[in-house]
Amino acid sequence: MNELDSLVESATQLFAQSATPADLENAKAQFLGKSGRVTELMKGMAQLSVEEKKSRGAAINVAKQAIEAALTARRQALADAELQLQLKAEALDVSLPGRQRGQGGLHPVSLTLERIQGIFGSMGFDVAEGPEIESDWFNFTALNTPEDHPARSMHDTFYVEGGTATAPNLLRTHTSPMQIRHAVQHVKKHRAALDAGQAMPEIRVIAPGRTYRVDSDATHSPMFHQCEGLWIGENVSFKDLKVIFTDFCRTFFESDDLVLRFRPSFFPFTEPSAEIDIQFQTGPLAGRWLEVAGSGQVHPNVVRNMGLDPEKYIGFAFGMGPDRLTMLRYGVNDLRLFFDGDIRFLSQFQ
Ligand code: 2NL
Repeated sequence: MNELDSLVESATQLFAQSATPADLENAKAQFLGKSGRVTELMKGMAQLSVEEKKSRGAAINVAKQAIEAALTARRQALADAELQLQLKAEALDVSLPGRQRGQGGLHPVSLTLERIQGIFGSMGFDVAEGPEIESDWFNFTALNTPEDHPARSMHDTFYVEGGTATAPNLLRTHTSPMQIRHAVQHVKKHRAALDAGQAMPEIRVIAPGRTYRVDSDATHSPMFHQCEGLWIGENVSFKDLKVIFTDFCRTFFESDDLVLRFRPSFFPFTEPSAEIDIQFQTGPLAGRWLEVAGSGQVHPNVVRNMGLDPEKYIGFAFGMGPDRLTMLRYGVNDLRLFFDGDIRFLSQFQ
């Protein structure tokens, strides 16, 4: 192999060993650069005769062209490899399944609240709304709860800023204030008819929502839910409460032979008052009396605070705990599970 052939071969080898475009440009400089080996060979022709220059120059040119061809090929190869790498990195497999979005669902207690609203809705009850931060008047005073009642103490009720010493603000301890607000609005709307001695459409409303008390253990949470009901009219009686509530419980628990028991009790806002117990005839809870609600005939003072004459208007009210109803319906034994936010627990209700 002559000197020029081996020069071409060593250039080709060095180009092949260049792994990056920068390496390749350095290798190129060693052969084709200003003081590269091809350039040096050209300079070395100075002393040759014209004839010798002709043949030697042609031979060097052939070698130079071969080196340039090898360089171009290697440049192309490196560019191709780079492109392949990039394509591979950006590869998109359109046949892959899409990313699944977790399917959300309603909280078990929300399911219960919807169920309660559906059942009472079918019996002609409106759904009241109202604030979670209440005035002491709507939460206690209007409900005939005396100034010195223990429920009004800071041990039992969360007080918040914004009220005054004589009219403090608090987190509502039951949903009754929503019903007082609803009743006051209802009476206002029918004031003219009432003043003219005409009949007022009955008040039939339920009040579901969050409530707050200073209490926390396996069966009490500082935030819990309540759903109260109120029916006021001229001829409403305890019999109506029994019919309505029995119907509600049998529908809610999908149990036609469920039995109810009304047990005398006391609440400041009702007189007389009764606890409502239920008894399943079949299933895991059969035979036991389970307390599900408090109830009673609305106290005359409360009727008066709604703007109505207690001699003419009478009604009943009840209050139940949707958290507890949910526990009974699904057989859950710890209330706190509802409020821990553990997806493994909550997803079982979907
Ligand atoms: C309970 C007790 C009860 C009421 C709530 C009520 C509301 C108005 C007027 C009169 Cl606006 N009463 N609510 C009455 C009796 C009992 O709930 O133990 N709930 C879980």
